[in-house]
Amino acid sequence: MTHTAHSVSEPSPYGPVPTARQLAQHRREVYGFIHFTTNTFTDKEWGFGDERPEVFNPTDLDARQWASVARDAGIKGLILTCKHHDGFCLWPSAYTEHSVKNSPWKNGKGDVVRELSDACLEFGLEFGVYLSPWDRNHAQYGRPEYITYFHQQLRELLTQYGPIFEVWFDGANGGDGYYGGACETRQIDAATYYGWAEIRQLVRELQPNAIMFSDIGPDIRWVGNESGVGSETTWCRQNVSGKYPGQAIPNLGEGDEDGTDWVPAETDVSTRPGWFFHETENPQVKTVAKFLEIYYQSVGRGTTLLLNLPPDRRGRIHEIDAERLRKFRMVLDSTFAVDLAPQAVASASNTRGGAADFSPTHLIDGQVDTYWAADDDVRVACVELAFSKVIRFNHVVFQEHVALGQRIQEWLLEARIDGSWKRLEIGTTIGYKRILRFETVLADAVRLTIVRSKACPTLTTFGVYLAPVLAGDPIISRDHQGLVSLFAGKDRQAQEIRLRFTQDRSAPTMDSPVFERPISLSRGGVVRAAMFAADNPDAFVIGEGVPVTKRFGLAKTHWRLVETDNEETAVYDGRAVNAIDDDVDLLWHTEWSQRQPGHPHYIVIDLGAEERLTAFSYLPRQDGIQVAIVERYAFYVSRDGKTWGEPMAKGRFDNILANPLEQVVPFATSVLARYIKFVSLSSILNQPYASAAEINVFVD
Ligand code: FUL
Repeated sequence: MTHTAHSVSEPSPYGPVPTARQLAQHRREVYGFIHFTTNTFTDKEWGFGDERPEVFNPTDLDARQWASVARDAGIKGLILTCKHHDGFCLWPSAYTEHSVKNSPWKNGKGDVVRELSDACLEFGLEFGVYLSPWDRNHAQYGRPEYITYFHQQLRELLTQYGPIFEVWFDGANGGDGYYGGACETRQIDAATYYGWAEIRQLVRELQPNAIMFSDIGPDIRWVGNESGVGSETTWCRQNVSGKYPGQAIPNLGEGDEDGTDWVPAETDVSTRPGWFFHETENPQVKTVAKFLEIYYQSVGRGTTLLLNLPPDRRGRIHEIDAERLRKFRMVLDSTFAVDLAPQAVASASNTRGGAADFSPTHLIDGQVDTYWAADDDVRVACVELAFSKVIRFNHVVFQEHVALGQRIQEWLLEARIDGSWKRLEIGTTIGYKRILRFETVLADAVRLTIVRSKACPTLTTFGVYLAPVLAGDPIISRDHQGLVSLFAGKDRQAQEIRLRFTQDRSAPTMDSPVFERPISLSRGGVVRAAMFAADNPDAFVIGEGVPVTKRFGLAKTHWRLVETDNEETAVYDGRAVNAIDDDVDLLWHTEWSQRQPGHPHYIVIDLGAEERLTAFSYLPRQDGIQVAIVERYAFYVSRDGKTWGEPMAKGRFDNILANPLEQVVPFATSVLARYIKFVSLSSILNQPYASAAEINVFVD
């Protein structure tokens, strides 16, 4: 039987498919967040809600600079924290006094939302709004009156600032707050309180093209972490029925393979450890290599990337962040500048109806709307690019024609090297985009075998690239004896680069010492390291001079566990001593038993000698499991291990559920002590358990 092009129809859609607004969102790929509010000036991550509007006083706010930094980083739109959890509004809302109108900035006449939406327009970016449902300032929070207020605010934002591409609804609700002076804890029923159905209707009515984010959509979902990592297997589908924002949903990264709704994942991450600017985090701005890794783990795994650029107290994006982002874009652009695929002949083991409309040439025609597809009954298929000569490449890019649903479940990538096929990689989903990077290969053909597919497979893109080889970041690590070693990032020949370092907090330069042997750092301190090209003047090191910084506390060589109230030893190794063993993978974890009494839990440690302590830190578990992470804590010290007195520090680790970073807590004054006691007062999600990967103390 012969087919003519018009006799062969498109594959029927498989499962849920994206709306036009969702397709547009997939194509944005990278867009940005601007976290800015009173927190920037109070040095917090979550304001309590009692911050006076007077503290909001940027000296040189320049939204055009934010937009220009974003544009140069290849960011397509910016979402502003118009109101974060503290309730302070960056626009002069008619419904509250808690806003820029009572701040000294522009004598109360300013409007950050206006300035940024205008700047976005000028710089060709789209504009979006973050409006926190949780409001720790509002007196009526928790009652129906607040919902009226919340809807009024949303209406202001959606009607007064032009087109909005995304409305971002956060799921956090920590309970306590200022609440108009009540200073209490208010619990809400996250499933019903906000009236999500009505909110969604309002957004659809006022901004029909806007994407709505929440943990579970409706248009885009959270990826489940704030460290910039999409799941290796990423389905754009999710069963959303019965779920609500703020709930602990275990498979947000992966999604539901057979989910009823098209709700792709969005990977949100900050240029810095926190979401808001903190001067002390300047040395910890992510490196170029880290941004690239994030890009490959988010966009490269079929999610969008929402990258946060927090302005500083001037109201400008700090030079360090701006420079790193510019380099990140430079490397990405040079990586994807030349697609080698169009030089090849494309073929497929099966082409839908034999029709030109679905021919494998569409894989390499540079168009996203044309695609290769197989016959309806095909589930296993192979697409191949054959080159007339041997080429060098180290990246490939695939895209499914997701307009008809996500189909591919498993694939195998091979290259023909010296006449025989060698496996490069295997994997699962492709979705909107899948980018693979590997060691440079020399081959004259490359093929993708689709091993399993839920329906006949489709692909719009098969791209092949040779990217400049990139070094990973230098690694700084210290052993239990207090000896610090530096390691070159992977992909680098040791003879090509030198690792230089400093211990005085300055950034390493060409004149800094070269790392040759372990450095003894038993009293702690700050080590900064960067790669530099070795003496060969032709060597090109991407990320040269970009420092990686690590702060160490006192070495724990002579520490001793004195006591704990509770530790798991039966089900797994949760011994308290694991909190001081310098091994991040081993945890102190209290018992799983139902009989476990709950908080407070504690551990007491003997430092082995008296020290003048300035701060402590709590490193929560780093394995991504949201169990037993301490939220409220108290920290005590003692000279004799018997008398403890008032806590040196007591409080809450803000946002630790979503972003489990090392929490460094400085003391108001330094203190002499030999014994320390870390006490957990509560854990995330009201769990009775406590855990710690490591406890540290600092003397510098
Ligand atoms: C979280 C919030 O609690 C953080 O403060 C931040 O805004 C982040 C993007 O979302 O859930």
